[in-house]
Amino acid sequence: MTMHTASETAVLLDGVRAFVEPAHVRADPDSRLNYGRDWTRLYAPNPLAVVLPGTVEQVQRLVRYANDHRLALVPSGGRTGLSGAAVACRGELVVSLERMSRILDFDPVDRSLTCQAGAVTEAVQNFARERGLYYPVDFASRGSSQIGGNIATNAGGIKVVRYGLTRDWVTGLKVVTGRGDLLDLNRGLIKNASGYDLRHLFVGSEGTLGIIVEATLKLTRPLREPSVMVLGVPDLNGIMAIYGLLRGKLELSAFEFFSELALRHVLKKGLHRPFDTETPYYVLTEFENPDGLHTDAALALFEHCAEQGWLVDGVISQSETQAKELWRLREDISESIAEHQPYKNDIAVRISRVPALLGEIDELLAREYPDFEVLWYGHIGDGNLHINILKPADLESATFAQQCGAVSEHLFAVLQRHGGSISAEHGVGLTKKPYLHYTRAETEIGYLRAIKQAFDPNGIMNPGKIFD
Ligand code: S2G
Ligand code: ZN
Repeated sequence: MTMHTASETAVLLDGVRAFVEPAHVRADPDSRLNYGRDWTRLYAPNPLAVVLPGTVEQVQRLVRYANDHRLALVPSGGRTGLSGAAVACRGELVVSLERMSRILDFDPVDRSLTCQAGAVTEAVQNFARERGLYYPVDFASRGSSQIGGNIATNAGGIKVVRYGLTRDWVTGLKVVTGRGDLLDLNRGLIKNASGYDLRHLFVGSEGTLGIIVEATLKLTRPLREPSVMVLGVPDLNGIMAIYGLLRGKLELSAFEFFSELALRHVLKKGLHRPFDTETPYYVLTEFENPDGLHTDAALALFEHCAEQGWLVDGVISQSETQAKELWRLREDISESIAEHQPYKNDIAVRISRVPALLGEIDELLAREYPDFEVLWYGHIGDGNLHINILKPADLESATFAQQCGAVSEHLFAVLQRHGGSISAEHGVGLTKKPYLHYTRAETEIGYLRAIKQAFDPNGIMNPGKIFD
């Protein structure tokens, strides 16, 4: 893809304005800045412009136009991503699905809804709740992330231990491929053994195969009166022992952890400690507890864990309000540390490997990052750890990123030995691209390229993301 001169840009954008209303073709600096980046701050946004189509037909015409003019496109949803997948820093045209945000259909018999890609996650969750159902993929950025972006990154979040990831809830997808073809994939069917399931190629594709324009999502019954427990854990070894015990006795919908250092950043924002004891780590777990039927069992399990020395204190929510307050201790971490421009690792291993991995990484990070503040938190019940290194105020960003990148090589070598992934849920984008080989074999990456070639032969779809 080439950068365009001012006159070439003017001609290109006039061509787009022939089929997208001029008000929705924006080249002003603010639009280019805001739509040209996600939550990462490592890359200078530099899109050619931003276009906001209102219909599937306009998306199709845009992709065909981009093929004719070899114009790179970056699909854009809520831009809450953390891997740079939605960053446009090389003169690409950003295609925002923001205007295509409607919920198009709901069927109570199928227990499913169909929405446009730009539908905000929380709006979909509320729509389901108002109809006595539940869309169970949930995370802190729910208020600004969009369903299309959730699908393009196979978003996970805080309920995966019971409900799985976005992939598990997508029963249909309408996509415009990088060739400009509109595909209507699986159409909401539960069973469909008619050949390769192309829907699943688009889940997690990060905009590199085409543009998701509509999704059919299945829904389920709501959680019945979930209770939340926060447990004070003296060391990493007890965490997965607690998980092993609780998951066999309670219907867990979440099993998260976070370190004391992470908690302190949240407390600075005005929240209160879950209990007086200060411990190196905390577990937050949620379980279905209709009419408090399982409270006694939970308390008995708490006592057993205490006898084993796996925990030293804890609290169980007595109300929905308190449950929400306890959840904020975990969910507010990301926002509370954003000002420190953290270098983020989002790694995953099979849960059987978590105890060994925790010990090896703890040693590695203490050795490699003696002077940096390292925060641990994440969805440990899925084997997913978020390790965030906070940038010292006096250290230049590029230097910090370079130092952390060097440590990542050691971290990912440990991860590779445990068969883990360098990206559990945030995607590869730009930030993890240099490390993809720690998780995907070169032969396998060759197949990814072959699939990309089939869907996007001119390489206009989000070029440079995931792999070159
Ligand atoms: C989390 C949110 C993004 C981050 O809190 O589970 O996925 O800051 C994260 O890592
Ligand atoms: Zn997460």
